[in-house]
Amino acid sequence: ELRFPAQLNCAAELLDRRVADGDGARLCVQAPDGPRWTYADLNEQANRIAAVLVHDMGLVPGNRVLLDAPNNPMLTACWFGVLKAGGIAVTAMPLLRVKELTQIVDKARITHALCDSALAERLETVIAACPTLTQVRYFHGAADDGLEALMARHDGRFDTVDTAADDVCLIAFTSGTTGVPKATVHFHRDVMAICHCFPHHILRPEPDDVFIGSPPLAFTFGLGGLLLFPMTVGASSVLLEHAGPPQLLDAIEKFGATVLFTAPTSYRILAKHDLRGTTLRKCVSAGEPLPPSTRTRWREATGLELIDGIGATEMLHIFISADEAHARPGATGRAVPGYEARVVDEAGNTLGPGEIGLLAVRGPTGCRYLADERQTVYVRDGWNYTGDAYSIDADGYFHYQARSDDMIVSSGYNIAAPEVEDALAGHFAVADCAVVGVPDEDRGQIVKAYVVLRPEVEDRDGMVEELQDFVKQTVAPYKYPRAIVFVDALPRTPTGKLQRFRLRETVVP
Ligand code: 3SK
Repeated sequence: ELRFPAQLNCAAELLDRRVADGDGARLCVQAPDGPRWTYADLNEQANRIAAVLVHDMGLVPGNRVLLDAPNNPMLTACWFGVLKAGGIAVTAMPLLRVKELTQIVDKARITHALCDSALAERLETVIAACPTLTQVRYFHGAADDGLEALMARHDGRFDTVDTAADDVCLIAFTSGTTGVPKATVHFHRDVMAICHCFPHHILRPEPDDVFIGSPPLAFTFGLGGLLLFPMTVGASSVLLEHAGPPQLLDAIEKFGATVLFTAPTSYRILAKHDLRGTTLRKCVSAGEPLPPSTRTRWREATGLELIDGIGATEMLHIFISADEAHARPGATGRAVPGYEARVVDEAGNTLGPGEIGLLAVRGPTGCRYLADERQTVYVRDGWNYTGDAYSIDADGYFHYQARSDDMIVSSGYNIAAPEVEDALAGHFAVADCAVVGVPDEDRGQIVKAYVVLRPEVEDRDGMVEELQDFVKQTVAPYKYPRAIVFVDALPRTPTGKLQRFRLRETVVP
């Protein structure tokens, strides 16, 4: 069992302590066109930001700070600056639209924001609708009152706030099945727990490792894999603002990356290249189920065995996995030491090998939703129900079967069907609609919409593209329906409830 002192600040543990222990000169974070910061550099930047937050922006411990930027070194300095000042970091995905970001600012009652000036336009629109958000500074711009100008007025020293291990340091958002984002709340000790479990027992990084990958730091998969886990051994990370497969390939070669974090979709595309002789030595796949064929293709392309894992924003990071030597095709792995997992029926009874049921997990991290009635659905009798259907084999390996709710997982993105329906319904031509996830070889699943058009819409030509564009303008573009089928009516119960399961079964051309 992991034990932590009553007073703990994870920024002090991961950053101040490493510098104090003599690793200050080691490379910590870098970007292709950006700075190369050692641990001492990052610590100094974070100290200056903490000073700006406290002395210039009036932050008091417990205030929630929106961090709005693509993956880059400055975002990491802001993340640590907030935690050092005793604040709570709420990092937003760069792809979110105004509507989604406004929901986040409202729900988390955000008062402060540090934002990359590249995203200023979006944030200004959000600020106009959110009266709580009054303190905002932009970075990577040239303004006289920009964050860097304020940072320059402080020295690089700051006494990290002495927080309690159970103080909140992070609120991470995840889309709910209803489309209303859920806020998950995590403590300083949760961050230290994930820094111990997966890295120590499964990944086992070395100080000279160079981490790289695609998930945004706003997604806890990326926060752990690209920022926190390298820091557990004094390793470094390459941060890419655009991390599609072409950029990843280039950067892996350019920086001699050794540890890769990305999703199966990305591994499938990367595996089309001959990567024998690659500098990579550890490759972690999560965010969506890993098909056995992707594991095989990656092994053929690189000679490396993938480290598969399942995590959840609610749990902060990966809780079932297997290292390269213990991987089994078709299985995600076993419970990561520190966690317990089982497969249960609806009543919570443990099922035996081969039986399909709900995945339940517990350990040093767990789900705490912010003011959300779904808490009692996710956590029952101390067990976290992740919403996945699994079976377990006789050796304790967990085999993924399906999502047990209406969440669509496409290319590693969680997409709530009702949210896409809501967006479609805003188009004048749509009388009724329903959205489901359907299997797709490349993306795991894709979003498919069934649409009933209004009778006055005579010309269907071009309507598919128009609706797709409309959704892309309304919500984050990755949520748009890649397939749209026009139907006369949707299957509903006599009380009007949509029967999505019937659409999933329907074979429509
Ligand atoms: O989706 C996952 O598998 C995952 C992995 C690590 C951290 C967070 C998540 C959601």
